Amino acid sequence: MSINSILGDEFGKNLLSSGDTLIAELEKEGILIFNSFLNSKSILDLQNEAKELKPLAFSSSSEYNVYVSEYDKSFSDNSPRNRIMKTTKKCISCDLIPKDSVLKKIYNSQKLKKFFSEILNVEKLFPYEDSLSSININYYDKGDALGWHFDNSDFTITLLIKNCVEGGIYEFFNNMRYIDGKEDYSTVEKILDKKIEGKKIKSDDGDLMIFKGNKSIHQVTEVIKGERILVTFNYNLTKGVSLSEQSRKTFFGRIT
Ligand SMILES: O=C(O)CCC(=O)C(=O)O
Ligand SMILES: [Fe+2]
Repeated sequence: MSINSILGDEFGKNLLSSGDTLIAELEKEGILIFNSFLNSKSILDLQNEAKELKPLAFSSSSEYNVYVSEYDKSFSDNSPRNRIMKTTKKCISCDLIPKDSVLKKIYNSQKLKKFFSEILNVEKLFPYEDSLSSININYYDKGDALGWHFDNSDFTITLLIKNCVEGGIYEFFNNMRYIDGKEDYSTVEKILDKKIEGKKIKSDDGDLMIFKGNKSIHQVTEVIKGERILVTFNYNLTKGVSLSEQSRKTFFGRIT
């Protein structure tokens, strides 16, 4: 299937695999990478758009445990269950992205939504009910990083608009969260103590990634040089879902 045939001329290379192959690959590897999902003209347009929007971005610094859940007092502070991770980044919410942006065209495309839902093996995909959370542009400058975590949602779709020069690497451990149906704290501890290394993904401007971040712990290492700009396309499986007010406050600095 060709992305051009799905969306039109601004899209890059052909998708060589069929839907079934992609489903199997996502299931096995926990991640799908579409290199050069966008052609260089569209990437340049998006880089310029992101640059113009950046002064409006909200800077956040957040602390959480890898499960992004409440402190559990039956574990110690330094346990993998409670240990504090940190993320610093800047973020543009969906309402600030121009209506005619290629990002909105991608997000709202019926054909592309159908393509994503086929790969993800879900019925339908819906936007967030609130006006901030459906598409986000995330900026990681020197010193910014995304600490180890499991996502709340089963899957995440990202588009790398601009890669940094050094650092800012996506690293993950595939499908390791549960062992016999229970949280595998021991593996998380080894990861947080840097006793084992995950799979590192080498990505470039214009790459689209789909990953199952709910069962695969992941991080983005600190940006050492340059700037990393990454878009998340956030969908729900049902209509009318809003991101929690707490998360909106943390990442956008407001709830509406
Ligand atoms: O920046 C990335 O590549 C990953 C983003 C991510 O893990 C998230 O938004 O939950
Ligand atoms: Fe994540």
